[in-house]
Amino acid sequence: MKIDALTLARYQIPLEAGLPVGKQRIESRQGVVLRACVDGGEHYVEIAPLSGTDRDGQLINGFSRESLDEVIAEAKNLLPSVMNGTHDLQNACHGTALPSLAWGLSLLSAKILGQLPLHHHQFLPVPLLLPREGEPGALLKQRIAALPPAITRLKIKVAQTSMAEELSLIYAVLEQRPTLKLRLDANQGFELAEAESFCACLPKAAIEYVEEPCRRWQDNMTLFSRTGIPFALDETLARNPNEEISAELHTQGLRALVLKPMLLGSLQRLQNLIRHADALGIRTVLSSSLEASLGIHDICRVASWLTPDEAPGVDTLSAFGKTLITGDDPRHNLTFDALTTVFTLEK
Ligand code: OSB
Ligand code: MG
Repeated sequence: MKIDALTLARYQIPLEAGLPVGKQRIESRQGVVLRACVDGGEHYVEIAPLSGTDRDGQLINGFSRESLDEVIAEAKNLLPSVMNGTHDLQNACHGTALPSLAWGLSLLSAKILGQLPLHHHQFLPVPLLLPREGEPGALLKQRIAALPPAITRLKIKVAQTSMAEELSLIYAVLEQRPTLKLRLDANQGFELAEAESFCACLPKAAIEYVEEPCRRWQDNMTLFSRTGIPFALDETLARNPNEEISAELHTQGLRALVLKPMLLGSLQRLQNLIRHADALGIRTVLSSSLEASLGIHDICRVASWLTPDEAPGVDTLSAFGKTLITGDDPRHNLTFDALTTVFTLEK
């Protein structure tokens, strides 16, 4: 594979409603797009670490450790060797400790080599439902009634408002849609005792798992032994890159790994985690890190390839006012030429 040119360009897209990042909210998303020109064709990847500041100016906490500026500086250092032919993109991706950059470079390599399916499965969506503080029952009913009729699963954020409010939201959902299976996501928002009180009140048969119920992930096993509510890991995987998922964890209640590629690193690491989890009977669900449409589309393509039986968690696009590269409607699509070029490298 011979790359003729690489261009890195920045995007910023305002979000129509504050999108949740754990307990925080963001109102704009920034990242870069890397374009490779190869044999007359063009390949694009989105690199968007989930860091920066929230809508109150506080640092986004608990997701990417690297900043967008660090990604740009490292890309500037690493990519010339790819153009010189001394390194291929896969080598370059092993040469960085920044997960978002490693993800982008390995994905670009996979695209150039034609390893990704061009189209993705029509996965049944898994909509994301957020509790709203003090929401009147009638409005909540309307939101539940507006859920797509064909879905079988729903993800609900919890540990956001109050337990009473969130439990009544869960029961209200099941009253209108009794066959739905629920994935709850607490983003490590409960102390063990709180998680126990909450889980004790859950309609157990409807709960697939709770993502990151406890502030300390080791407490999730105790929670399972006391309540029988299984859990999934998400942030823990990104924060402890060497966390060994051992076979005992399945009997201790671990049912799924929620994999956010932008936080985890290379495609190879993602494949290794999926293989390891498969061998232990633990499900793997790919999930958005609030990428724009280019990145979300690629998560769906990678999911079609690596986790074809698990719909990815990608119901985060509706807040984006514009599509990135991928859109058909020119009024709402940011083309690569509309982005702010950071640098170009040519052979
Ligand atoms: O907690 O899983 C999360 C998006 C950005 C940051 C954190 C999270 C999310 C999502 C994505 O919930 C949607 C999904 O996983 O279904
Ligand atoms: Mg989560």
